Amino acid sequence: MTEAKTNNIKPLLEAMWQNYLELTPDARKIHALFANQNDGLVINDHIALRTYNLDKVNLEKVARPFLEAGYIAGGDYDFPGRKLVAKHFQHPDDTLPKVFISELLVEALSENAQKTIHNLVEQVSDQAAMQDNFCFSGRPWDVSLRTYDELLQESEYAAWVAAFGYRPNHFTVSINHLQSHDDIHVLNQMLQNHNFVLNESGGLVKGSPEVLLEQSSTMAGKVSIRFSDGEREIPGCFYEFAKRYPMSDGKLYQGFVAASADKIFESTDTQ
Ligand code: OOG
Ligand code: NI
Repeated sequence: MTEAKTNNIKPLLEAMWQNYLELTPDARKIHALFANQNDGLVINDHIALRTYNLDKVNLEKVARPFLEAGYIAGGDYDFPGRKLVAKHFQHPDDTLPKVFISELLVEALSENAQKTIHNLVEQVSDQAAMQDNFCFSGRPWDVSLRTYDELLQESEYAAWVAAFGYRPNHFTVSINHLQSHDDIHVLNQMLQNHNFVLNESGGLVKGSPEVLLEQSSTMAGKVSIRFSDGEREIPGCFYEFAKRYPMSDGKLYQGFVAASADKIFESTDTQ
């Protein structure tokens, strides 16, 4: 790891944040609410990226700039029902957000969907993922609404990646760092009072103090996306809120909880 690479991570994260805000008007408003109540300071717990497990664009490729900036692999997670796996990465500088990267196990989909996804990824150059900005470079392929709808039948995740490509699908406010809020239930109520729509799958709060992590999220708002054969409003990106609890050594738990993450994935569902 070179010093220069470490110094690159803050501009990279800032560029990802700006890229994310373009698709997430709710996040801009909620961030402003918290910033007003917390001396302008809103710390991110983590950000999340999605991809397909095909060589040119797989999880390792997406993770590369973070590893080069000194991030280290933290945990592995399986979502057999969604045909996904994920890893999280964390940085020794704990003011930097963790990065949660998932990938779709393409070979587990139908022959048709496999062919469709291979056709998308074939359009990506071999060098694309070598660029540090790959993780917020948007959609590197042409895709039709017809293809989007076909993927949607099998996997909301597959269709989301086809439509949006490479960009953070959420940022996550660290409740532990807020002065204004300590209780995630109170925070959720405040957001609902402001008419933000939250993900209710499995209950508003995913997890518990017992599993050392509580999470909630907005439902992704719809954004107009251009496809090769037309335009449609589809769910884009969402905002998440996480509260971590101390382990027996007194340090805050830094991992994720698969059963909770499983529900958070639904924040971009079209149904
Ligand atoms: C990731 C969902 C899981 C978490 O914090 O557990 C997650 C995604 O929707 O891509 O963000
Ligand atoms: Ni998350």
